[in-house]
Amino acid sequence: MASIEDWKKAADKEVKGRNLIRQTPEGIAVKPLYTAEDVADIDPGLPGFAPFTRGVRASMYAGRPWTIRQYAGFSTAEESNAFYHRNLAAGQKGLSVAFDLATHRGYDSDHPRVTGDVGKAGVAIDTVEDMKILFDGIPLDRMSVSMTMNGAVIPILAFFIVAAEEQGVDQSLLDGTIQNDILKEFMVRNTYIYPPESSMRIVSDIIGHTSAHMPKFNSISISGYHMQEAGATQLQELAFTIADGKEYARAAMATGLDLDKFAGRLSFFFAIGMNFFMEVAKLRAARKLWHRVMTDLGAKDERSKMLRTHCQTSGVSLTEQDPYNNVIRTTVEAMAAALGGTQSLHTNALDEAIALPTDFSARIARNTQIVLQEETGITKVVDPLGGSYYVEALTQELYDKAWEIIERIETEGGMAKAVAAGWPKAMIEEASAARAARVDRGEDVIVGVNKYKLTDEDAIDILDVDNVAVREAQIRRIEQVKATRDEVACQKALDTLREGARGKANLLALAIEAARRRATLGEISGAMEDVFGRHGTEPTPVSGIYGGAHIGDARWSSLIEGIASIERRKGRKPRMLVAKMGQDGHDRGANLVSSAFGDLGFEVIAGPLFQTPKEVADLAIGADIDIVGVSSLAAGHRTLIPELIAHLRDAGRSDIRIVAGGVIPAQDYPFLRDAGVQGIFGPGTNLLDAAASILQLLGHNVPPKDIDEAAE
Ligand code: MLC
Ligand code: 5AD
Repeated sequence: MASIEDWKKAADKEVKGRNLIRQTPEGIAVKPLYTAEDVADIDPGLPGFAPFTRGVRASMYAGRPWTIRQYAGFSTAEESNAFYHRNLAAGQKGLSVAFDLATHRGYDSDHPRVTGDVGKAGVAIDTVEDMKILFDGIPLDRMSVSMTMNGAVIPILAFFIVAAEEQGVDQSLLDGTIQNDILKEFMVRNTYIYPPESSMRIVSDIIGHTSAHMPKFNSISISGYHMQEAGATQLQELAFTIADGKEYARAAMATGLDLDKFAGRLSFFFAIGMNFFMEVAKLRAARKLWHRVMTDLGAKDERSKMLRTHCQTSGVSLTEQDPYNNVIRTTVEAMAAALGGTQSLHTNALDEAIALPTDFSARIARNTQIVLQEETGITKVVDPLGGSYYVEALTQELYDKAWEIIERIETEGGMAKAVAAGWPKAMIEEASAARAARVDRGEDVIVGVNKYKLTDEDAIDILDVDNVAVREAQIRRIEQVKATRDEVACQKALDTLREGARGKANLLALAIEAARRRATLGEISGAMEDVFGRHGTEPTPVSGIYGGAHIGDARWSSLIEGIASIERRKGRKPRMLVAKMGQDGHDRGANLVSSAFGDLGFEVIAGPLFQTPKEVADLAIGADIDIVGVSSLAAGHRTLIPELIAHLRDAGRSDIRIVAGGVIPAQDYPFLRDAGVQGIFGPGTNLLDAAASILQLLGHNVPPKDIDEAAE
């Protein structure tokens, strides 16, 4: 029998002594071989039994496959409802509603701050009437429905309950999930409305109401997904998510709730990216960690300690370039989710990097799961990777490392305090900048982006939502609802809610009454805002990570020299405003640009989130900005950027240059150029290429490399 030593010698000889150990961003040294020695002390137990490492059900998919639950929503309730019906007829099993950003942030569609957002990134919902249309013909006592809502969680859940009630379905029969995870909003997703403390109260109020009246409903979906999307390593995603869960459980207990009464309906949500085995191990480690956390908190019922999760394949891993590659990526990621033991799964569509799914791309995405479930046989064996030396060792290593982070959070007083202190967010942004540097330097390969690039890209058909038409339709319906409701009763319900916000009443219970009285989403949110206020934050870009990875490179040096030459000419550094307009809170791209351009020597103003075009114009003029970089990830660009340009023109400052970056389909480039945009940087743009084009716009030529391409 050969020994490990024999293997080492043989492998060394084959690779002539090259080091095959790979350091991952999680700080794990992955070896080229794992053996029984690595798992000698590990016993993963059995599926369906504590600590559930191998799965929460004894029979897992052999008994029932995971739920195919595609996240969707766009335009009006009518259009989204029709889309749901088509998807369910074609094999989807559960629903998952995506709301537009106006709804997320508690604004009715007629609010002046949301002109670019209505119906764009999801469906517009203003009143119970919209919610009834959204679920028309869908029996809510039989269909499980997830709703991704955090900011305006009170009115949305109230509308859902009342829509069901008017369908003849009592709330006790409702099966589904509300995301209701505000901590990660403050960290990465940014669709908060109120300050943290009031927001945490809302989370607990929802847990309180659902645990008393909606026994089948998952009160929260504790989400790591958005952390990974924002650039977190899988370890950060894992540790922060479990720590968030612990914080919510504790917050609910602090209101007097019995842990075992509500813990069985806490659910989770993770991203599944391209690091296949790490993702499988992450889900296994998550279950084991949660079991420990809940045991420590005093849970008695084993069901309270069971981590049930939804997964979504990673959006950020998908590319605009050569987009059919995305089908391959999503398949691999879906496999990892299934082999990790997810309960429910969304697979992204191939056009993810530039638009919402079309019927075609949604079909391929859905069928990715159907093929895995019905053609491959992977559902027939429970936890088929259990016992793999590598997977078991990696599970344990992630578990140990995550536990260390969770302990640190604990000694600092819990996740709410850590989030307020800002270090988890900073850690994620550092990981994001490091990843961007690796990609831009070609160290992490992305096929079609930094290797094996196509010379010609064919445009694909994409979904375009006419937000102007949707907004008009929504405004008509709001007017109709307001004209036919009992105004006195409605205002009385809103007053009671406002009073409840000042005191300790359960806000969801009060909002249900307001929803019955046809109060709008904006009015219900507004009543609470009157008491809690609206929360805002200023971005604080990290520094030194992206630049640090490039120090000494010729190209980096020539860019720095370019900036210095502009500084000599102007008497000050080039000044850039990174702007976010509308309700689009996706700030990964903006943070990266602020961080990398700051490292290069630009004077960067990282503008606040949620600005109107006028506010951005005023800020740019007041700060004597040379160039505004608009980051747009939620499809508001066609409305908001021309407005910004018009404001600058009206103020006589057409000299301020405008570039745009983010999720902007090639189809929109001519429109934006005609409007006056001087550079467009789509997903996957190398930041050094972007910087070179911007220097060129500011009158300095850097030795070209892909400059034209970056600007295309
Ligand atoms: C399951 N069941 C079994 C079984 N497997 N019974 C017997 N044998 C088996 N092998 C039972 C379960 O116990 C349960 O019943 C029922 O079948 C349903 O199974 P489930 O496993 O609970 O699945 P599901 O209902 O789909 O719930 C999954 C979940 C839930 C718990 C993770 O929270 C969920 O659906 N989450 C989805 C979240 C989501 O879609 N989010 C989108 C985010 S998009 P019982 O009676 O025990 O319940 C986003 C993007 C963005 O956030 O930023 O906008
Ligand atoms: N429809 C479908 N998928 C959506 N996503 C976001 N909004 C929608 C929508 N309206 C998906 C994308 C994105 C992730 C956060 O959720 O994959 O990356």
